[in-house]
Amino acid sequence: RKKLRIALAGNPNSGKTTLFNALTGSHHKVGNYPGVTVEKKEGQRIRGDKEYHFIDLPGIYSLTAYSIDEVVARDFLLDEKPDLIIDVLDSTNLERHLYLCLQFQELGIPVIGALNMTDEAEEKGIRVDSAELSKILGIPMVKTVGSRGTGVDELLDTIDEIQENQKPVDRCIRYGTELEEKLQRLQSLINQDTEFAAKFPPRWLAVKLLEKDTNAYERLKVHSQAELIATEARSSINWLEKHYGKDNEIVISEQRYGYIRGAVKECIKIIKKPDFSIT
Ligand code: GDP
Ligand code: K
Ligand code: MG
Repeated sequence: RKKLRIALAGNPNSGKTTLFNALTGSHHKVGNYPGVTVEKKEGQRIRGDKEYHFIDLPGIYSLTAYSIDEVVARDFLLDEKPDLIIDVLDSTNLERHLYLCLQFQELGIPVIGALNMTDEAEEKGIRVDSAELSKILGIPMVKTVGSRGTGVDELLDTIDEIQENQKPVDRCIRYGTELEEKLQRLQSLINQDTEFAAKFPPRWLAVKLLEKDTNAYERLKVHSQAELIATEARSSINWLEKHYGKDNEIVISEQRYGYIRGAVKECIKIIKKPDFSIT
């Protein structure tokens, strides 16, 4: 039987554990991640000739690793390399939740967006055009209501489709001409060490180096041209910070938010409830 490892990830309170329970029923076990007191929940689902192994990752806001939860989630995704990530998104708060989604897309692992809390969104008059959002981001989007188990079969179907197609993952946000030029150069340097590039997603690492992420510099150390790349990254940062007149990590995060704002504008409509009050 083919076994797939699927990580459920996303911001805190988006409904990851609820969806995990709906996906796995009672077939799960709870333990800890090695060395830390962060809870690790794993569970199975069997359908047809496939075995789906789900891991409920701790809720995070970013992959920058400021908190122990972020370290655990980042290390799991980078070192354990699941076959797939289900990014559980709160549909009532998509603008905030999509920020992390863009970072997942850079990991080179297929991502499915679960548009959870669809019931609450509808109650609030928030209409999400999931097909359009899926087109813009380049990843499948499935509407779910975790607390009712709605969308669970569609999620499994979507996992199957991705596995059958096996298309390479290449849809990531573009950060604008100047940043892209530096990123491309770093990526091609990283790719020269093929063994390294197979272990660490080059796009993700290039972005993190320009974000001055210390863990990324740490991971770079096993690259055969680590020093050259680190020097190149630092001089790129200097150039970019002069060019933009602000910290590079801020430039990058502003690019992400700009991109999301554009996507949200295209895909979300707020339907105002009729106002029956007498004026
Ligand atoms: P986590 O922090 O991402 O694991 O979120 P939880 O699974 O603990 O869910 C947070 C809260 O949202 C809980 O009270 C859930 O019952 C609730 N919840 C989860 N999914 C849904 C949903 O689709 N609709 C609604 N209305 N509530 C949900
Ligand atoms: K809630
Ligand atoms: Mg949880």
